Amino acid sequence: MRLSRYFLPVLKETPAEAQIASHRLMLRSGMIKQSSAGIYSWLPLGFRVLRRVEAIVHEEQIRAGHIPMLMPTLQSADLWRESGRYDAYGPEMLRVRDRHDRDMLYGPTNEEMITDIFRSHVNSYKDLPLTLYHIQWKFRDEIRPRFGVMRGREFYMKDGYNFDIDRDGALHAYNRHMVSYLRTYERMGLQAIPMRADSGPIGGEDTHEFLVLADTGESEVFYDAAITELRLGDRQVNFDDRSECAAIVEEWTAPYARTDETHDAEAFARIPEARRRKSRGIEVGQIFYFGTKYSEPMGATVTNDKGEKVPVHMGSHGIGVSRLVGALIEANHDENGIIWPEGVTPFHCGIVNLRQGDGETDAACEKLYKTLVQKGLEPLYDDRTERAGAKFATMDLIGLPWRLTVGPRGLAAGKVELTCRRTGQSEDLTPADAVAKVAEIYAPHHAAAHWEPMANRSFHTWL
Ligand code: 5CA
Repeated sequence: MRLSRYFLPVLKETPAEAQIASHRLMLRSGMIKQSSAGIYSWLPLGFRVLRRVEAIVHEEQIRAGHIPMLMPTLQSADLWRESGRYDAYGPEMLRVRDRHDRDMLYGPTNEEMITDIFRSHVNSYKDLPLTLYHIQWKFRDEIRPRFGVMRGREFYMKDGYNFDIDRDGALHAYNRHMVSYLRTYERMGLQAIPMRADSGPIGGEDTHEFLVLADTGESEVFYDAAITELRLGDRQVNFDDRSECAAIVEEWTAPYARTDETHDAEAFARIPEARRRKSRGIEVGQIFYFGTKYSEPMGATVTNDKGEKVPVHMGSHGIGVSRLVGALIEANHDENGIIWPEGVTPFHCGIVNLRQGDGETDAACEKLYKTLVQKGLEPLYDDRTERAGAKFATMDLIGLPWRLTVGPRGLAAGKVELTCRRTGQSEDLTPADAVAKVAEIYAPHHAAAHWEPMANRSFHTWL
């Protein structure tokens, strides 16, 4: 992409309404524009990040064996009357009436709809286990939408639902989700800690929230510092292996980590004092096991191997895809702007032309641009006739992790400058070496995206 042809409406002024860094930076860098309270348009730069986050979520869901689909945003009230949640959900639910006076609602979540799909088509234990998910816009009429996309009214969420024959099967689904969520956040360069939480209106006995530590987080959290040392890294997980998933869950749930809703002061006091942490966190996901809470009232049953009809055991699992964009910025910024982790950056690197209009410099930038594209990378080339300082400020604000700076002085020595946004460190390299280095930096991210089996590739080639 060439900046001269792009739509990047950066703001010079810091918007007064934004109270936290991510909200300020998303507005300033032209990623979003508020349309009404808690409802945002995703401008091209923001849309790119949203898509990158979404792609990682899809890839990791598919890797864990979960099946993508898409359900509508508008739902019929009748389904929610069956589960009893139409009245229970309260004013957070946006209710609408169509021209035939039918009660509809803009879905805040999809337990009822997926249970209806399941009961219409599945009758036998032989079709289990099954986990279906989608990534779709949700609406919750939050009393206090704030912090930009962090607590929106309309927000983009991945929600998945497992159907299992018994409690053990559903608990494996719970564990599998926890492991796949850990992978998902790690790939984005985020640490999200699973913490025992309260199940709220979704219901159920077992639930964990995933929290990104940040001073601006809305939840108060208590944890053992040991949990922040844990990494999945490049472990190859077999998601069908119950004991393997359970062992990873055990590893992450053994250290104390709870939100204020379930905090147990006595248990917390047993952690060695040096490791006791009280902090704040942003909830970027939550997993639930709720057994037969929906399947029983809605009649989602299958015949078991003895020929008996039994309600299926279910859980639901959510990731706040649009919230994650804000959380990523809360965890990765400095006074000059955003610092994207490589896994989610909107462009892989920036190219800054220090003397636009100079034949040789322009040609060198064009060549760099083309070579990067040939390597499968997406550069953003600042080809505007602006001062170098202004170009650097824009690059720092929008936070591309790597910047290639091209000017006549460097070119005379056969070099361009490669700068790391996070450390500020630069090195002079030949254009060929610079391209090779950027390609090498992104190689693990591309490898993670193009995983086996090939059979699933067709789905995410569009991503
Ligand atoms: N049905 C379950 C699992 S799919 C469910 O709805 N879970 S949830 O309520 O915890 O939502 C899942 C995730 O969506 C949350 O962890 C959070 O990251 C995100 N989320 C929830 N409300 C909002 C909101 N108002 N704005 C932005 N993201 C939100």
